[in-house]
Amino acid sequence: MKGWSEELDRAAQAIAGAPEVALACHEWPDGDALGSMMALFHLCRAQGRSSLASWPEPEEVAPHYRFLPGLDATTPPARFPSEPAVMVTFDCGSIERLGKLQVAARSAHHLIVLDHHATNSGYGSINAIDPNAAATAVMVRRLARRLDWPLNRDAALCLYTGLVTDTGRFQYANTTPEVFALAQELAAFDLPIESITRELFEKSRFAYIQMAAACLTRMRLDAGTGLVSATITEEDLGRFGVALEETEGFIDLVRRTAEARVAVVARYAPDGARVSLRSMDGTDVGAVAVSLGGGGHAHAAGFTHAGSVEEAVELVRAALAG
Ligand SMILES: [Mn+2]
Repeated sequence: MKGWSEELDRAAQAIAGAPEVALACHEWPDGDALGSMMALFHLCRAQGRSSLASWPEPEEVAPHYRFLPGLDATTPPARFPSEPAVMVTFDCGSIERLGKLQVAARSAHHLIVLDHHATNSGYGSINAIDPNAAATAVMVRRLARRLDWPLNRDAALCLYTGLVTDTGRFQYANTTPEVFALAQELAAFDLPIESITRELFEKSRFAYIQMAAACLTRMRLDAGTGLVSATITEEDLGRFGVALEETEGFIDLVRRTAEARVAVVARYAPDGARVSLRSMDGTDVGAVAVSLGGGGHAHAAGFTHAGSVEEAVELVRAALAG
């Protein structure tokens, strides 16, 4: 695989010559996936470039990302072009995470992969993947510079969302001077930092907080492996009337445990348990996730298990013990 910088040059060339750009991010998109994709969507529009943005079904957006501008103008996956001339994927470490949009990705003339996951398989025809970038949003900013496309406020708001979520509010180890420099550039677009922060991190429905409390009382700490684990079952969601996409931040409560090295949360979903891993001591949870069919970063990763949430936790326990 070529270096990301050279690949970004090729990506800019492909996009500069394309009449239409089809954008897609991974299933159950997070702040970086949605933010980096919608940022390029806004930049294309500002250039008068035809563009569409999509992600796999279910097309739910977690409530804390619904303030992002442009989400009302996205395209359902069923109406995504089947053979796009230029398709770009964002924050998507493997082609499988595109769900049914995989078909379009495999038929695209140019498939540009913008990402920062070290575990990315490089499934594109152009792979701009920098594992040292704090967020895919950083890659989009670099791409815009190569295209000579100026930022605008909507794009800045979307990029900031990707940056602030993937750095854990500028607290994780990936918070480099480059991150602060980009944050400064973006904040200069008069972004409403306080309300963005509340939307993203500080606001949850009463029902979710009550459900989280109930789930936290069942949290388990395994002194031997240093694993703290918690589950959200189908019954928890039903009893409190909470939707899966509301529960994305639950891992951030569990990983606070001082005695733990690794935190795992397994959440019920119709297609299997959705498992999130966080490392607090340098344990490479990305490698654990890969061994269980998923991917991610060394400090934050995940996988899906076609079975119960309890089984999923046991798989992680066994992987860490072995
Ligand atoms: Mn990301």
